[in-house]
Amino acid sequence: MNAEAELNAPQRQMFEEVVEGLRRPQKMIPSKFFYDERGSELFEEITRLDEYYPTRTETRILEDHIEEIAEAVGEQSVIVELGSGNSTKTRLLLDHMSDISAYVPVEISEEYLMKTVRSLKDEYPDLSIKPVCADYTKPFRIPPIAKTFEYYVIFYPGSTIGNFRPERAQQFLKTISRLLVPGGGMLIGVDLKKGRDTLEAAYNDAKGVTAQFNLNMLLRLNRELNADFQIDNFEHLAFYNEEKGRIEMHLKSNTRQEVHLNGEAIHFEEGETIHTENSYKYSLNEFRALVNDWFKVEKAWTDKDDLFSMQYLVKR
Ligand code: AVJ
Repeated sequence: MNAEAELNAPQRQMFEEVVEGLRRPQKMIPSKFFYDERGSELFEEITRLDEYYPTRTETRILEDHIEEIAEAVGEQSVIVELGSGNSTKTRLLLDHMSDISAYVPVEISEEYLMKTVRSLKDEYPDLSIKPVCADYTKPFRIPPIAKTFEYYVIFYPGSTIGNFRPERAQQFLKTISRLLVPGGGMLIGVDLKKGRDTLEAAYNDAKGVTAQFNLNMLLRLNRELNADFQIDNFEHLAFYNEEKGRIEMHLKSNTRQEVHLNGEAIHFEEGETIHTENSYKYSLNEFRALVNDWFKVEKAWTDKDDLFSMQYLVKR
């Protein structure tokens, strides 16, 4: 079924973005399209893999330094979480802060957002929760908070900032800093530079879950954009690009072929790739320089092997 079909408005939007990316000399698909229902499930599975150190290490850093972290965040603050994804980390923070003025989860998926709110309401009956359904990479508003508070603290765990190119990360930090008054803060998880073997293993797990996660993007395009990708004709590829300081994920065409998306033909040479994700890694110094125009790094906590960092930034 590669004749044209009617796409609805969000599908149309996605179609335009995907086809534009596939027409570039280096084909690409934005990594935000990984996260359909199956993609989100597979990512959850990734976070539990032996090789995937970031999630486990970040949680461990939070646990090991929770008193100091809670103190840096400060009571009577409003915690604004970007992408209310992994509530394990949120709970850790909330459990150690008894006088938070409000918790504001910002999440693009309404369904996911409401699920988070429902479960947190039961567990934290005294906490004021003010959900915002929005794409946090675009400007958004924080709803009025009834209780008095000192300042907003942005909570951005998971090293999701690594998905942005450095210039885009800086733009994003600038947008976020506009929400804050001087003295307001940001608690952010940042993956660190380390040996190639550890990095590459984290994105090439033995069970092949990351490969499934990457290939799932094509299944999604088949289903939602009336495409005809033959999954067996593509392979998962992930490697550390040392010069750029990032893990790159690609889908490699293992044959010369033509694929159609709602009737649009896209040609692949054998060995040609679709770039699907960047995951930048920073040294503590590089990250300090990255944020320096808008934020001062007040404190950075790391694990004993210096795999990952949790950083408290204060708006200048
Ligand atoms: C969610 C962007 C932090 O870059 O490590 C995991 C996504 N991709 N395995 C990362 C991901 C492949 C993850 N982030």
